[in-house]
Amino acid sequence: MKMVFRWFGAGNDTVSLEQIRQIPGVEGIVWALHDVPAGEEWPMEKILEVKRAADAAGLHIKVVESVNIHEDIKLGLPSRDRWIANYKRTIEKLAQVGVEVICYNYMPVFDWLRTDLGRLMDDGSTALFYEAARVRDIDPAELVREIESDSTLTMPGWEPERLKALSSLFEAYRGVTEDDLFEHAKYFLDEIIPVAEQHGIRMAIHPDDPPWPIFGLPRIITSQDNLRRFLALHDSPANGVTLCSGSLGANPANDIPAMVREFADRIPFCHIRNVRVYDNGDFIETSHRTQDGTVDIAGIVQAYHDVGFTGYARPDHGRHLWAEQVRPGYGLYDRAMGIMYLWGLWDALERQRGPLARGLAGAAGHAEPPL
Ligand code: DNO
Ligand code: MN
Repeated sequence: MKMVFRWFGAGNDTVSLEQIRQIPGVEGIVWALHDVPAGEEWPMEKILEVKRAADAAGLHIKVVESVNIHEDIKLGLPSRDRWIANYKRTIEKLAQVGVEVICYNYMPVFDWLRTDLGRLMDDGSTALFYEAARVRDIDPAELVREIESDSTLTMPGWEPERLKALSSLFEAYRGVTEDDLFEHAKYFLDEIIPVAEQHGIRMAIHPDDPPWPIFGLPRIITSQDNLRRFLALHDSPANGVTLCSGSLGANPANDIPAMVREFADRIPFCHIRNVRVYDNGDFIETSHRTQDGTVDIAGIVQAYHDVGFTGYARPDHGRHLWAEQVRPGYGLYDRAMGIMYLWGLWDALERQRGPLARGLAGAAGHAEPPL
């Protein structure tokens, strides 16, 4: 397991590269060009800016999250070919700077969705919260009217450029079924996976969050069966999954350790986080500790260890602690503690196989005390 940490970029993230490199065992950042609209080709100059900053901090840039897909691709419109051509060129450029994994998602219109960005928990921390009834009861037409008339209803994870055309997007998805989404995914994968293979890149689809349809829009990256179907659309090691325990874990029917075992050789990257799911379908993001939520984090780490996982892992969303001012869901402290919990589980499992290599004294380059 190789540990990485999400960084939203200079001027766009309250967490600095210097802070990230102080978290034990973190070797690289998970990054993206967040100001490039979905579908556009990524400019090399901006890619190199991130590379230079990461190099200077001693962190690698091997994992990208996300290169977003244009809606026309998911909708299967004739214009998709233009966006796919851009996507291929971005893959080529990322390979040139040493990227190995590209995470992306396949959710129509919206990325992750919550109803409350700062739900107060019993211990005084705040976390992202999803109120099932609130999402279920919103009529899409009403939602569009509210958002387009600059309402107070703000839901996170929505890209501004997609929001602009919201009503026409809802219109475009009318009648698009799950089977259609699979068919359009196949067209996309048949085009890009050969390019990824040729350049040594592994594509890694992120599950839908939450893993069920919202506002009448279909969602397909939701379950073990659907992941199996997605991976079979184009059977190649380059067609992989970013197995996110928190996204899939919002549906308690999802057995995530079983997915780790089944898809092991198709998981180049994973997100590990916990959520607590309530009987009414609401859920809240908790600490990474197994006992704090309803996702079996210890069982998941055990499964990764059993299959000999050598891919990249990152903690996912974290609570906001100790009055930190950070972007919603991306608390530094909780994610750093999450990493230490994951290492704790991992090292205990390693220890069962034999003594752990011990750090400072033995490690190359650390024979002398720091100056
Ligand atoms: C949720 C997060 C997501 C994820 C994107 C991937 O679990 O990890 O925001 O980054 O959906 O494209
Ligand atoms: Mn995730």
